[in-house]
Amino acid sequence: MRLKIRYTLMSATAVILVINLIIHRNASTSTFTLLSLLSLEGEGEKVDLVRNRHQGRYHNNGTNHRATLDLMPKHLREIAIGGLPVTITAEEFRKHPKMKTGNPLIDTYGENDAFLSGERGRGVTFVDKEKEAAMTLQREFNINVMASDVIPLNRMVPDSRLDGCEKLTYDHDLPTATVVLPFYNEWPSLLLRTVYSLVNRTPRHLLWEILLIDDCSTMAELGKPLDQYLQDFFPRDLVRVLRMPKREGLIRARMEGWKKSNGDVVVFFDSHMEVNIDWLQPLLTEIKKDRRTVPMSVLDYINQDTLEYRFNRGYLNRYGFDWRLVFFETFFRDDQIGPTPQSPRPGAMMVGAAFAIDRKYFGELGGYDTGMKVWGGENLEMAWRVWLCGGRLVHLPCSHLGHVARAQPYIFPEGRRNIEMFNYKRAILVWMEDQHKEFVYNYSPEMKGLDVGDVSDRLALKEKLQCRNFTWYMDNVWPELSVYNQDVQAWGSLVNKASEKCADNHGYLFQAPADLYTDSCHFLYNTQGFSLAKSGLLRTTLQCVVVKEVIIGGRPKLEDCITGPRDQWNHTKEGSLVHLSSKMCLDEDPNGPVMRSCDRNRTSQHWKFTHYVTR
Ligand SMILES: [Mn+2]
Repeated sequence: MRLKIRYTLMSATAVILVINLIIHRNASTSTFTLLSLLSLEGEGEKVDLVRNRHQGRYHNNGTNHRATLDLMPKHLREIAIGGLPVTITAEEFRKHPKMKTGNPLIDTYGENDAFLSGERGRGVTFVDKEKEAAMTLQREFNINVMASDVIPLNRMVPDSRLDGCEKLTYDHDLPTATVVLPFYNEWPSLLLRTVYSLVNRTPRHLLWEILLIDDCSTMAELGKPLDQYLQDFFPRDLVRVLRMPKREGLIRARMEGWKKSNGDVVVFFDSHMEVNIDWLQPLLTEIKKDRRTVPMSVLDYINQDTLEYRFNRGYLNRYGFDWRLVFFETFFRDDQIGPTPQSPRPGAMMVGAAFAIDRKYFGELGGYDTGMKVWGGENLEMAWRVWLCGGRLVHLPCSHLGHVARAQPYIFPEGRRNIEMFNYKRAILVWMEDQHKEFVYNYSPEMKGLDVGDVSDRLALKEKLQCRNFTWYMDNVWPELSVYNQDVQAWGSLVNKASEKCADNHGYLFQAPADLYTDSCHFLYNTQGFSLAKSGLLRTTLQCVVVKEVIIGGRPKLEDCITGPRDQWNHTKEGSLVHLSSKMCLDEDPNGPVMRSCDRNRTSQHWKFTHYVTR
């Protein structure tokens, strides 16, 4: 059965996101995803309504809602070589692509009944009493774990890749990969579905091993029962668990996995993912061409409420950040699209997981900064370091990974915000020049005095690797983000003389045209930071002020500076801002900024920046 609720749900999400952008424009820890807005179009509703979750052939855990690791359905367990454990080794598994393992979830992959709950990437939703039980668990785990328990561990997912990817062929001879997958109290069936998807959808000869790094989970199922399950149902040494002796956080857990890995390449994973078709080969192909390339996959969204595998055909996410160090999704510029749409595209920023890196190169680059805590900020730091120290970060349109979009079940003992501040500060102390740091401190003044320990070894690394400076990164990799005081005539906040209000972008992060506002001045650059470039562009954090409707009374807009119109402005001695091509002036009325015929006597046409450079 299918439910037709998607459009309502997604509209609600879009509205909430927009409201979030408006109301919580000062929220520093939010991640803004453009896909939530785009999901209004898509592949159509795909949710199975489950009335009795025990009727499915693949239900995982009997009557107990806390999943045990008795995840193999009984009748399949009996088929599995007479109840004996899988005995082939990882080496045999890699050498013989057709060899049976004895585990039906591997040996019969692709042959599941298409109508099993949640098969083919469909979602699952419960009714009646089960719905209540599912919601109770979901409140605890931030995800519908009961849905996860009824969905086949080896389900197929729809091919979400860009059109044309299916025609590409890859060398047989590629570097091998170790998947490093840290987890903390991950729901067992989510963790195992991640593993099954890797085993079933990765060419065997390329998958050297999967290292699960247990960061001191407290769920009993993730202890001995997990070891036993992996030993019984996977080729020997293909999937291993490393246990951290104490809670170290994601960053140090990843480092531990890297140290213990044996593949040519390390791929960092999350514990609630499902890989798509031929996900690994595009990444390895780029590393084979140049070991200093750090390729990233495209993330698809597994819905946390239903576990539906969602994607937008043709949509590719590019990541960026602003001076708050808020991470967001954005578009590629036309000049970043390679010779074919499937070619790698340069990346400015990365997510924590879903990237591959040559194992030795990762070491040469200095791994992660293990002075950072738990997680957060390591993705910024790694992206900067890769670019600044001779590497290259790319997005691969043909490598897709499904990821459950929810907060990590990680606990931040000192509070999430404090951990972020700590990690961000370590990153900016090493990489940013003073002028850039000031923009970060402008939004997070508490970061300025924060003691984050010694970063001298990271600075020594920067020296040793002869890394470029941050200005190079801003000029070449992330020119979308305004360095307010660089190559400008004036910068800071832009105050209207009549109303004494400041021009404001309402924290807008995307490239599509948006409105320009005026608000009470708070002088924080994040929303009230503007500059008049020497080139005449009137810029705010991520956009330029442009005039789209060239009429008296038209409202000026914000639009991407790089590929959008490059309107020029002249700032007169009297304080007018003259839009050069239309000869109109920026004015303000009760509804906000507006374009009018220039009148030097109207004080509402007089604007003043807080800093002037050339006059
Ligand atoms: Mn995650």
